[in-house]
Amino acid sequence: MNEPARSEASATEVGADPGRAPLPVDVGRAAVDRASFDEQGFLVLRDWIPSDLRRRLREGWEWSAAFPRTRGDRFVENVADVFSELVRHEVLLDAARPLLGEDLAIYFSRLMVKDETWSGAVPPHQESPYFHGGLRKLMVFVPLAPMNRVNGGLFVVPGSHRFGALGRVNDHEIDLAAFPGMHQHHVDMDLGDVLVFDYLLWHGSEEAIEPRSRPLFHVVYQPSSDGSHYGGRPELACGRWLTDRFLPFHHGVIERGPATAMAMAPASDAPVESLRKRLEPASMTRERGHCTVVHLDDALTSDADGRSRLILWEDDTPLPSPHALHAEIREQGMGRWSHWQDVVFFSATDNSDPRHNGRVYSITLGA
Ligand SMILES: O=C(O)CCC(=O)C(=O)O
Repeated sequence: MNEPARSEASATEVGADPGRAPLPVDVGRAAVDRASFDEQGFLVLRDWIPSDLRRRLREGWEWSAAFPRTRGDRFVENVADVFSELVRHEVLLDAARPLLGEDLAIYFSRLMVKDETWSGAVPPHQESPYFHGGLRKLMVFVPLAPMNRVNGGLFVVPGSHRFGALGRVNDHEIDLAAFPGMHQHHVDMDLGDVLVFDYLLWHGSEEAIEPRSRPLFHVVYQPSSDGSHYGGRPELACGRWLTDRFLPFHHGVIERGPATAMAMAPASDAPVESLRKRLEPASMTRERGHCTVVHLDDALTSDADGRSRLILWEDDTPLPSPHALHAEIREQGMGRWSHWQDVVFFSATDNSDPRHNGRVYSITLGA
């Protein structure tokens, strides 16, 4: 989250993890378990980082920590070179690719710390209200020292990502008492472990019992079809760019006025692919009547916030009735369709089930 100056009161104990039962999310080097990630919203990858890189990360942190910081500031400005290497290092990409795909961009990365300058609580929140672009982002936390309840630790709320994006409400802090059954799960970690979690998963940390250093490196990855980026230039992590539209985040601009899309040269030399994406039957869900839905990864203008430029193809033919009312898609179908926020609502031209009718559905961007 963005604002460092949050309440320093202790995090609520309401809903503390009752049995501390181990979740199937605490795994060793062996596998990134997609099913558990989808269910719980996070994975703790133990001993994930090899020892030589661990040593360099420790040294990198020592270098960064030697610079004086303003009291109360938990974001570290002088970031050692090893962290720029880490964001594109196979060790993190090995964790991100099974969850997000082969073509990945870096939304941002940052180095933060709890220590004697600031060791307060970060109340339960989800990341999405603070940033922009698509919601299919992956949060990666790399502790640079042991991290536990004593030095402020970290908790996640298992399964909370399935509530979806909560929006800009309640100063973005979530009152767990209002969600019976949801509890904080404390994640203790050591240098070498990696926590990956869904962008929508609620998380936070408690006030440190002793303000010992709890440094944390934070990377946010997203599919490279999403042109949103936090820093100065779009940054590719691996694979190829799947968009040529990029939108930087400027504090306040997005909220105050219409966003300005910038056509920028991507940071890599890789050629830009024009967007043509096949909608896989496995990603389709039957909604109601003749309507089928697919969620998109891309941050594109839709009929909800302007006029969608998407073209939806059934084999080699564009579906005939874009921008249709959802009730008409459900009731009449016959190729009516709509792009609404990050979802495509559509019907096959003969009202058959697009998951099983043997036709290929794909999207491109029109003029
Ligand atoms: O630093 C912490 O304790 C929590 C960090 C966090 O929740 C965030 O960056 O979103």
